[in-house]
Amino acid sequence: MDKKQFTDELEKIDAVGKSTVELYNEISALALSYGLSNAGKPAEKNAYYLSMEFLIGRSFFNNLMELGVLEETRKVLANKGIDINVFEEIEDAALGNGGLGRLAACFLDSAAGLGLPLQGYGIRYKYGLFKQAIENGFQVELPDDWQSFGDPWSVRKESEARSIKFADMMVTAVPYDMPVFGKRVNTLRLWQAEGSEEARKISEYLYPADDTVEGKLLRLRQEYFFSAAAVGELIEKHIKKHGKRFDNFSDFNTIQLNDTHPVLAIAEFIRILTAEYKVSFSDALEVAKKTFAYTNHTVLPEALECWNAELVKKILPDIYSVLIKINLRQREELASLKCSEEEVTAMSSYSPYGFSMANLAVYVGKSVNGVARLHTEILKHALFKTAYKYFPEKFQNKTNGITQRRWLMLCNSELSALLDKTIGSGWRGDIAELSELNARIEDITQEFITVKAEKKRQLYDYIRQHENIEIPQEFIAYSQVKRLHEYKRQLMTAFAILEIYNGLKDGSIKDFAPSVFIFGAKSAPGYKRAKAIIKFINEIAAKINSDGDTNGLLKVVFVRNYNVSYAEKIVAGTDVSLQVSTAGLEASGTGNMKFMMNGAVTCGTMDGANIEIVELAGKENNYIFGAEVDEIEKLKQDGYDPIEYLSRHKAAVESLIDGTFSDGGTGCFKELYESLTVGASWHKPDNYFVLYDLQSFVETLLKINRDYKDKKAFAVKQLKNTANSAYFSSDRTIKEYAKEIWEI
Ligand code: 26Q
Repeated sequence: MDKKQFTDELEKIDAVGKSTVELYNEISALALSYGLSNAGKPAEKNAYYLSMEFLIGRSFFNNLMELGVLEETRKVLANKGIDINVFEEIEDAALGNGGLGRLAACFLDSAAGLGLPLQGYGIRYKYGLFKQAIENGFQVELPDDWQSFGDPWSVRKESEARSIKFADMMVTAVPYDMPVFGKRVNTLRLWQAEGSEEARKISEYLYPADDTVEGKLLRLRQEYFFSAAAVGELIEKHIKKHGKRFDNFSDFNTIQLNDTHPVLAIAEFIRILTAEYKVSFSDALEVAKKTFAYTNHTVLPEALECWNAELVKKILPDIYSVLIKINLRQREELASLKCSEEEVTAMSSYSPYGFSMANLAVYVGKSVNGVARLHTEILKHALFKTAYKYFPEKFQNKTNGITQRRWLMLCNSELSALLDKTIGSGWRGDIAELSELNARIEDITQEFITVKAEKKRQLYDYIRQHENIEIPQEFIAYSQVKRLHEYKRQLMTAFAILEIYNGLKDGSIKDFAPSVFIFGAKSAPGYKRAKAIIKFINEIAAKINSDGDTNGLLKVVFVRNYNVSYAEKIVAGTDVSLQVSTAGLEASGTGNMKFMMNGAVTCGTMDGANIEIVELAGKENNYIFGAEVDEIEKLKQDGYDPIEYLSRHKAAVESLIDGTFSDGGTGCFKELYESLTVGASWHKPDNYFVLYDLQSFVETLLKINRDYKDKKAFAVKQLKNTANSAYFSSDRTIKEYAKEIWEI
């Protein structure tokens, strides 16, 4: 099918009497067959991206754009009296929690865009990440039945179903293929669990935690389920093409493990080769060592998966045996390298705590990478320091990126048009050309100010419709949107807002340029303190927004059900991107890059990719504050006592317990307060140094506010960020993976 035929077919679609959902399905199906009809031939060597999460967001607009028919479709529909934006009411699969899942989606987009053969493997959850409602200020979780709109972008491949064996049941894994369009058509293959009621549970829910450990057995089943389906299929395909020899497997296949979640794939791979094809254990291990590579996305100890050995033995006895064998071999190898007892313990894939998926991945992986420069340094010198001592050649950095197709071209057509006008449209094909903007910034500040104002108008309009909060046009937008987690320190922002509010009330803050703080965040359902922070922010918002003394100057919005589509609006309409994690804890961040590309300044700590962002866009064009990693380390060593800092911020912090706000009688505010003053669970008091960094944060927010008054100078800073954001395109990241790890 060519473009003309596509448009002809599109014109023939009779829209009369059809619902939006029906039309959406019909047009998508047509576009799908158009896209698939132009799929090229399979590549010799493929890279496979195994991930528990793919946070795709809306496919409709993105796919039409990638297929080069978005504008035609818009026109044809307009002629039929339909505004293409009605399809914004269709929700897409949110098969991921946050950064790691969205990164997977950006990577697939970039690989297809660059014409590189990267295929995704994951789980087709029936319910994606919960929908968030806010009731009385509290988060309430509702199921996300995304398939209720239909799933026109997937093709079920019944004939390629596979059986996955657990000790207590057999499960059928049925693949659904989603095409990824670009210079080539790649595939995201998602497995759906079928069979008994127990079996089907495996692909029912996305595990909505990004830290706490619960529902262990089901999660173990999920991880094995999709990993086994993927490697089983790859081995079978290899045999079909090359016969039963495996020494050349890695010449045709390379498998990237997205965090520890798919690491059981290594054990399954060795199990199949040894048990089913009688390859020796040593040979199978050697092939695995050339095939798998591991990406780490977090240094938080509670998120590093460690499987209880008894649990594995019970439901996956063969995998248990393989894991034990791998560990024995690892210990032999380490002994021959003369590692000390302590060093062996540090690196061992099996210990009294269970099977460490991270240590297994580091041992077998041909490469281990972090996702920003600082993060990789932390892997080398802290988390995996022993492994780094013995196997330094394995360690690599791959600073994350984001796809400019969704995060600039699609979500900000206005800025994209200004770029076209200023530097030509070459940047659309080669993002590196964006740097040409550096020479033209002074010429276009006024136009940029107009674009930003328009994007802000659109955002505030949307917020008015969805949150019922009115924000005047001229308000500066400070945004913090990301998963709710203590280390990301949304609580610190809440305190900072209170300090500003108090300063406005008592007159100590003068000439404040009107500002809105926009939050968007979901908390893991079982993460009590994170949920308390959401309630706290909502209490603050209610109070501040209804205070006639100050609400011409300061507003707070907590947007409901923050998701990819909301993000597209927020990143384009924001002036100041808040990236304030405790130094050393945010592996990279990718929201920071989206904001940067859309011309927001970063107000952040020296953490994750913020460091590289300000290095490229200039420290003078961004706002860095707070303790750096070394200082945090020193505080931890010398003993940090938050009480001294507490007294400086008494009013804000004690509002948690002095009756200023209500926690609905749950006691959750008191628990938050105590987490700062006496510590909570295994945490020390103020484990994330909220009070330590609060003062400099408030000062920085106020400095930004003053600087903003010079509109032109501020626009220059913002444009400097856009102009230097090409490095944070996932096209660049994917090229690095392709060259330095995958060799495709
Ligand atoms: C682990 C054990 C048990 C249950 C769940 C988990 C679990 C689930 C999800 C652990 C981690 C995650 C997700 C982590 C994540 O999203 N990390 C983010 O990855 C981004 C992409 O690299 C980075 O930019 C972020 O800095 C990082 O937080």
